[in-house]
Amino acid sequence: MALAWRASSKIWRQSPAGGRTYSIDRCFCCFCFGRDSQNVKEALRPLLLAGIIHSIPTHAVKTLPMLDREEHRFLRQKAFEIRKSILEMVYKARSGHVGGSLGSADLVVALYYYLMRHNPSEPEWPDRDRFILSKGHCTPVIYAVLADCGYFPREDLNHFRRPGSHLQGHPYEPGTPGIDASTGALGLGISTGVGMALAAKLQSRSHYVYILCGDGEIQEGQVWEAALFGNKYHLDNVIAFVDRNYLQTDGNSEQVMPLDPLASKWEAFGWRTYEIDGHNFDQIVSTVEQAKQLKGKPTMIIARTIKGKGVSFMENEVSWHGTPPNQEQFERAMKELTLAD
Ligand SMILES: Cc1ncc(C[n+]2csc(CCOP(=O)(O)OP(=O)(O)O)c2C)c(N)n1
Ligand SMILES: [Mg+2]
Repeated sequence: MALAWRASSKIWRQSPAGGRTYSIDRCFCCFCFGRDSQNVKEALRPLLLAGIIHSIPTHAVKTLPMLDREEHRFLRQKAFEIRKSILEMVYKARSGHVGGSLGSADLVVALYYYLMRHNPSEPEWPDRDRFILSKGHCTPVIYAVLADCGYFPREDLNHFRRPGSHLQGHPYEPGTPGIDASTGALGLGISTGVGMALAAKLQSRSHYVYILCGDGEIQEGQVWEAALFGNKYHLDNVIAFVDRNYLQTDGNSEQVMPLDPLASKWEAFGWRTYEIDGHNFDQIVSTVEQAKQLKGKPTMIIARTIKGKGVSFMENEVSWHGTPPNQEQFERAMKELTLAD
């Protein structure tokens, strides 16, 4: 079993750099050779309960080719524009969190331009999907997307973090069209999110609650209380992400407060768990679509990302967590940002 486990876990693991991804939809352990991954988990559960094994493999990702060429091009173009807006906002404000915003841009773009049910002309539509930026310091990414979608004028982005502006450093729920929850105190968003998901169930509504957490954020104890709650109430209308960039304010997350093996922790708390490349639109979309099919549990998608993605001197560099670029750096960053093929 130990040998088989090592072999199968190798298939599931992704590189910390975020570059290489292993994704399969079959299990090749000696118990379940070639069987569907959901059946694998059911087959392994009695062994887990009996203490013979200590964890169940992360639910394998099906990389279904769900996006066609045009959809790919569209999402890449949007992500490019959003990254440019992020840099402009933080540069003009001379303040803001650029690294985690650039890093999570592909996730937020995939949600707002492909996956979520929402209507910018009716921000309070009761049946809209909710999005909660639990890593609330990364407002540049959500403000850029909301403005581009038409929730408020793009011109407002020029007033980011200015006194009197509705675009404050952290999301403010009654103040900004399209913002579904005030966040900024790490841990708060996911707790609010599971509560909103339970409310949706009690009201027999069919919308989803999407939540974006940071990996440093989930060191907060409050996050694990929310995890217990999501499991207790079988909140299959929650689809959450951890932006797994391995960085937080003070350095590498595994040095500050180790989280790995992270997928096993969420599995142990009763969440269906996936690991994906958070810059790969096919994986983001197909994983969310797959999560929607499976009932009875909340979903946590551990999305491997590169903090500062798109600007070489910001990538994987902790000093760009919350530092604005100066003029020379801004110009270099804008020049460097390219629309990837
Ligand atoms: C309760 C709380 N403690 C501390 C902070 C200050 N803080 C803001 S961002 C941050 C680090 C977050 O790291 P991570 O969640 O990994 O975000 P990302 O890497 O995606 O930027 C900290 C400690 C906070 N906002 N809330
Ligand atoms: Mg982080």
